[in-house]
Amino acid sequence: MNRRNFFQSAAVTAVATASVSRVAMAALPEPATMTQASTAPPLIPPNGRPYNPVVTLNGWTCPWRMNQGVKEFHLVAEPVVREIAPGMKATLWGYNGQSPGPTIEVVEGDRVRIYVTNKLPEHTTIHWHGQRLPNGMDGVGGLNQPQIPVGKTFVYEFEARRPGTFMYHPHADEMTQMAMGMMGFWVTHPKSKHPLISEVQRDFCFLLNAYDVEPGASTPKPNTMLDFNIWTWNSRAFPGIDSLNVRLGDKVRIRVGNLTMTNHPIHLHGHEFAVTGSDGGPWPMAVRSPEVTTDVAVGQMRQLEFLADEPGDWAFHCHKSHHTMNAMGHNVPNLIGVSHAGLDKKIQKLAPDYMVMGENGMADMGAMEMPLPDNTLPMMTGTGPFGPLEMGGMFTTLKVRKDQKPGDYSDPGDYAQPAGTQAYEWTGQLPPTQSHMNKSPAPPTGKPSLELRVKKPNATEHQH
Ligand SMILES: [Cu+2]
Repeated sequence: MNRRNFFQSAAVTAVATASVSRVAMAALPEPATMTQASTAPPLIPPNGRPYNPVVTLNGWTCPWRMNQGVKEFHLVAEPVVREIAPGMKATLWGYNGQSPGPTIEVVEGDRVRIYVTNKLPEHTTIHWHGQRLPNGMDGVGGLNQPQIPVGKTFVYEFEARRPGTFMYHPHADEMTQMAMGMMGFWVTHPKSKHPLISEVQRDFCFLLNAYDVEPGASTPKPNTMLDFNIWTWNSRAFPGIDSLNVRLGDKVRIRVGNLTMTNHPIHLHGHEFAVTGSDGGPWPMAVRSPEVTTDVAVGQMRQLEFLADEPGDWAFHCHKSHHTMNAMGHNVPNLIGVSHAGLDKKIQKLAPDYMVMGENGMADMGAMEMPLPDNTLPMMTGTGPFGPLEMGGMFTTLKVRKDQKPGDYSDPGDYAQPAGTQAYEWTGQLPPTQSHMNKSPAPPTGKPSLELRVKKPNATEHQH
């Protein structure tokens, strides 16, 4: 018995037991599986209504089977190993070999049938976030349906009634299953020209997610409520997040959904974008305004659109600075300005790997090679053409190039800045420092003034 036959007979047995749809008694589509965490090229629709496909950042689109006019997908909920970034793999739960699961792309008006096979160690369901559908297809375990038992396959079927940006995730033991990485993107393309949905040359999508993985471990702690330490886009952390590579002059759409437990102000450098829609649908023109940062709250989705008309490598990141870092020990004391002279030598007698951090800020962290536990990412990492980037987590770049071919999503490498367009060092004379402090009134007598010690690089200590 080959793998295909084996899977079909096993799955058919499960469906016969769960019996949701008569049509489901026919053999199931073979589930597609992805083994890599790289960005797959867009899936050009081989049948059905045509559309301009999306590109899932460090992800892929689920292939479907057309069965008598119905688009059939097969999702398998299962434990997976996901590379968060080179040097760190996490044991997560996901769909079809990865976390997040594959993106589902359909067209407004499509009849969609999704087989969901549960290979997790506990029951699950799938909720189709944002969709108009019959109540019994909404996927809330206990409310809309019994949970899908271990080893069984259930069938969801509905019409994709409105075009837009959606996601899917379990609604069964939700805290654990989402903390373990179970989620996926869903895009319903408009069936014809839509007055509020513009045609774009590049259409990217990803989900914001977060994990709490103890340094050196690989399985997230599902009971963590707020104190996550790995901030990811599609379960990838910088420098593991692929760049968004576009051609100069492209209209670009980026679709973002937030399944973490906090909000993320998503910020793009070098361009202004408009928020053109959410999981509620396309936004009226009257509420759109130019922005460079937009907050994506928990459970929300946003579509950002802009004209990529500035060549370069532009940072694109969450603006919460602790979300552009990887795992660090918590409770690191603030040592900025504290002299450590001789201290590290003394502590190294007790703990040989001890290094002093933070005396002059944390930038040293980007370049230092401190011994890390296995399977742990440095807190600040990544290297650009001009040195360490000192980033992690929810950070990547938008690469705008005039010679990027239409339909080419490959990384064009570092931007070659035209001569004379980079910030440069001032090597002339510096003006003498004017002190305004001298003119301030003397402190009231009897109370000593607060005395602070200020340390400047390349200077002796001053007392003020
Ligand atoms: Cu954030």
